[in-house]
Parts: sequence; structure tokens; C-alpha cells
Amino acid sequence: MSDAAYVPPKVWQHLAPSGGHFAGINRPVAGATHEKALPVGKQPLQLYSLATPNGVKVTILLEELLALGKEAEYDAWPIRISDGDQFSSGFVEVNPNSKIPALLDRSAATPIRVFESGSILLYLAEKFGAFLPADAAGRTETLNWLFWQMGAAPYLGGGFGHFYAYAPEKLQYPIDRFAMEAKRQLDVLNRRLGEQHWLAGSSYSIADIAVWPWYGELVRGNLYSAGEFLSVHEYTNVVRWANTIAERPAVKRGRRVNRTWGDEAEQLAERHQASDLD
Ligand SMILES: N[C@@H](CCC(=O)N[C@@H](CS)C(=O)NCC(=O)O)C(=O)O
Repeated sequence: MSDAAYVPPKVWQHLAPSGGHFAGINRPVAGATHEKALPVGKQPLQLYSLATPNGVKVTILLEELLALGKEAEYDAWPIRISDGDQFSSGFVEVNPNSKIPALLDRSAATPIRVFESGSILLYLAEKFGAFLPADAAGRTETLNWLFWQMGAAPYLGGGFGHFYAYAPEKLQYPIDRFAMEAKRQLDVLNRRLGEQHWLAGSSYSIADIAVWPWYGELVRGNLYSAGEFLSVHEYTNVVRWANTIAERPAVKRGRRVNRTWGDEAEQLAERHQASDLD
């Protein structure tokens, strides 16, 4: 695997799982592996997710919307990705890409499916008219940072996090390459948050909600145990911003939804009404 003399064959073949975390669920093809319908609750919004950084973006936004008094009640069902739930026929109908989070809005005459966390944040912000400025400049700056997160985080998660925390061997080349990129991204955020209180300017928005579970949790030492390795304390504006967001009641609630691991008091595998979190 780490053999420096490895020469790629003419045609790649999937011979065996590569080892390391998640190797058992990775496949080179898409589509369902088994027939199983998704559960449906009584709320208009059905969320199929898990409390990973991509998952909590959506539950944080939903809890923020509820805190504002919006009618954003939802059922949240856990999709246990290590067990392959994302490959059920029901899940693939809602997200053909087999990744959490996925949302089904059943309040429309024909239910609307929404996948990709950025698309879900935008859909909900527009549906409920919150956390997305209405003016062209504010809206565009929010979307700039929202799409920045979608493009940047795979380097942090799939790149740095994979090779630093999950790969079966510690390999210097990819760790160096992705640590450098992760630090560059932190510096991008640090400079921006030195100019403005929130990413999109003067108000907390879906841009902050998208970026916080990745970069906010990274600087708070809650992602890949990589805080010291990446000297995250140097990014003082990001630390200030991340700690402010962590104190929001909706963030504390949202990050518990669909959590199936860690501290038991912080876990809530399924959520069907507000009182489940009380
Ligand atoms: N770009 C997607 C990424 C979603 C994603 O990577 N989800 C991961 C968990 S954080 C997943 O479902 N992994 C399961 C798999 O790869 O089979 C989004 O933002 O929604």
C-alpha cells in the first residue's frame, strides 16, 4: 500500500478493501445494495442523517429556525453509514449519491428531495426566510462562503483527516500536503474573521452554520485530535468565532441530533419533536 515502488496497473481494479476506517463501506460503484424503505414520521420535514460535520449543519439550522419561531419541525432518522444504511433503496431514492445528509420535504403536493448539505441549507434558508440576507450583496457573500466550504472541506476531511487519522499507515507525503492546505484554509478564515464578525459580514448566516462543524470544531480540538498538530491556537479570530457559535443554544441542540456515539448524554439517535432534546 505505502510501497514507494508501487506502479499503477494499466487498468485499476477493486481487488480488496484498502484497510483503515470506512474501507469496508467504500465501493467503486453507485446505487442501492438492498431493498429497504425509509421510515417516515409525522412532521413535514424528514431528515435522514448522522451527527457528522456534514450532518450537524442541517440539524443546527433546523434548531436555529425553530428558535426563531419558524415552523421547521422535523423528524430526524439516523443513517448509520458504517452499517451501509446509505445504500438502501429508500435512501438512494432521496440521495442518489448515498451520502448523508438528505432531506425530504413532504409539505409540498409532491414531496421535494434535497441532497448535498449546501443545497439543504439554501433550501431551508429560502423556505423559511432566515439566515440568508435578502440584499444581493449580502446574499452573494453568504453563498460565496457556503460554496467555499463545499469545495474546501473535502481537503480537510477526505484529504487531511483521512491520512492523519484514518489511513492504515501514516504517510508523510499526503499528511504534509493536506496539513499545508488545511492551514492555508484556516488562514483564509482567520483573515476574513479579522475583518468581519461573521463570515458573510454583520449577521450570522448559513455560511457560518456550514463552516463551523468543520473548521470551528477543528480549532476547538474536536476534529481528528489535530489541534496541536496544526497549531490551531494561532488562528485567534477563528477560535473567537468558533467559541461564540458553540455557545448558541440551537447549536448545542442541533449537534446532538442523530448522534449515535460518544458521551451518552449528548446522543439522540432519533428526533421527532422539540421535547426529545429537552
Ligand atoms: N458534499 C456532501 C458530502 C456528504 C458526505 O460526505 N457525507 C458522509 C458523512 S460526513 C457520508 O455520508 N459518507 C458515507 C459514505 O461515503 O458512504 C455534503 O456536503 O452533503
